[in-house]
Amino acid sequence: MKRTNRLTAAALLVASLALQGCSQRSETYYVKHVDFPQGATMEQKVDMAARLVPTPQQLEWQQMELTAFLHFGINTFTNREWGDGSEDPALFNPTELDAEQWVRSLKESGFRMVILTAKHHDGFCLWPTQTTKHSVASSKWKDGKGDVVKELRDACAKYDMKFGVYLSPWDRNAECYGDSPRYNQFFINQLTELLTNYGEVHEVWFDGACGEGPNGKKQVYDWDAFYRTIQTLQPKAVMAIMGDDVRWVGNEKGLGRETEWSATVLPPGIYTRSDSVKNTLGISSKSSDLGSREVLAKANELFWYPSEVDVSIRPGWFYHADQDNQVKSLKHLMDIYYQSVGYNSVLLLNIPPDRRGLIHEADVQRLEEFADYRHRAFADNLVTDGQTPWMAASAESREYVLKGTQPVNVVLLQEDIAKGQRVEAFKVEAMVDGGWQSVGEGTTVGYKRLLRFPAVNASRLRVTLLSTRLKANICNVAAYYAAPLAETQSEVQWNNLPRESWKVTAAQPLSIDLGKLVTLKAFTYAPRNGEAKPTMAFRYTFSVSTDGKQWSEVSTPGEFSNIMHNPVPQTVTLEKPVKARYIKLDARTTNDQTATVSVDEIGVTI
Ligand code: FUL
Repeated sequence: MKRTNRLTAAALLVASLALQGCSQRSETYYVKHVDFPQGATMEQKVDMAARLVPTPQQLEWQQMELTAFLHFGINTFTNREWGDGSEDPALFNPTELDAEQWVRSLKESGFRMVILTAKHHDGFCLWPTQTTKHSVASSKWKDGKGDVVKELRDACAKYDMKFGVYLSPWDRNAECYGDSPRYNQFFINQLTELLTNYGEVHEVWFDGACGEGPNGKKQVYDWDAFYRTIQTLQPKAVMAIMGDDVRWVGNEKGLGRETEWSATVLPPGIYTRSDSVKNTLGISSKSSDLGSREVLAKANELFWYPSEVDVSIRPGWFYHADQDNQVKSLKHLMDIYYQSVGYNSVLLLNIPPDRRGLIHEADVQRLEEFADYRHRAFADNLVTDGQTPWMAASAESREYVLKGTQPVNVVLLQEDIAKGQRVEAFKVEAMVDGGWQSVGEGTTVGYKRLLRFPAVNASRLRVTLLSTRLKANICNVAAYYAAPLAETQSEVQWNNLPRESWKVTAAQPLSIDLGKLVTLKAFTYAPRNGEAKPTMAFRYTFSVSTDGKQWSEVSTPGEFSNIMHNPVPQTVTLEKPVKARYIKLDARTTNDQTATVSVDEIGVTI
């Protein structure tokens, strides 16, 4: 794509102009993207990588640290994760929708932006769009006169919260989906409405999901045209995931990488060259190493493409009443925080409004606990002089005096990423009982790195940068004592009929004799170890029998929606309980092959 080259030239100019007025020695920076010259040596590549910097929007985005996702839509009312587009819009009928309640609660919990699923894969639009009847305008809510996007936008304006939109490219309702030019225009029209009628939009989130399968409709997206629409209408917005400003971390579990390079070899998926570059480098968005010297050696270009960790506070992305007792524990949320914000990423935490149109009490309470804990843990910085800028070459150390001898168990390090990401490895020692003791080591720092370790009583800290690219610019070193947290969430039970009495009567399709006649209310598919595998079940039929001969298919959604990205247990509640002694799950993979499901991945609720 030509635009990155255009952008680089312009951006480079901006970078040198910005420095002209300063007394600083003029430095070369590359904004957002850099091409390595042919035959570049490792030393040259490392030098250029160290000078790659974010755009002003990317920098501002990174500084937000905490952003919130709101998955809300027709699925909220059908109890599904992915709707199929055939849902009756009349089902959308929140009884007490209050966008101010959402924003207030999020603001008080430290979130700086909210992103709403203006349209999910089911195609149902939360604003009264001109492009389709499949929207709030056809719902009972406010007699079809409501506009969720507007209500949220107004609440954001009132509470000084940034605002973003999620618009699913995959649309299971639009009749023109698959007729590529027509759908692309339809999508641009939707995007245009959202980016024109609701004031400033700070993030546009396009996900890459598509569950159409080999025989489904094939849509070729015009990413270039989508990109131009955003650039024209909201030039300050960052474009995420299927976009080139913000990168998907690679999982939906809230797990960042310990080594996280914002200066990465991973090309954004919207570039036409992306697949071939990824193939040549042997990487994907899920690879553990996206920026080390090893991968730089093979790469021809580098992107400032920082990671965003998206995860839901509940098992599902949408609200399901039966998950009210599965809101992630404070300990789990703090682990996610350390592994996202503390691993050089932005955390995008999903809090799905319920059928009333409110953030449920259980989530509100957890958000409050999350905020309180962070305030307590990070209120008292024990380092006295940590903000003195430190330009450090490999092997340089600096000592920091603590406010007296104190218990310490977290150290915070920050690089001034406006001057690039440069730290490759560091270690931290603490002065304990008059001697230096190692408390931990790490690799990348980037915008922020939080290092946790067992508490020590220390009077000083010594930070050593073991390896850097050029000289690193450390702008903040802090230390804290964060009270340890215990896990309060017990494991979710998704099977209440002991498996000892079960017998597998056929492996394919998986057929099970439950050992006795039961009244079956629900069944669960729980991929082993919560891991996504290509052989896992996606589409299925579920049948029951009382004698193992006569089977009847039970009406269910027939799809373990989003299981490949979020492989948590999926419980399917039957429309009405059925008598069964035998159950059969006939399942296909996302590639429409026979899926492999084993008996320990199945649970029943009787
Ligand atoms: C995925 C979607 O398929 C999920 O439903 C959810 O919206 C998540 C954030 O992105 O790809």
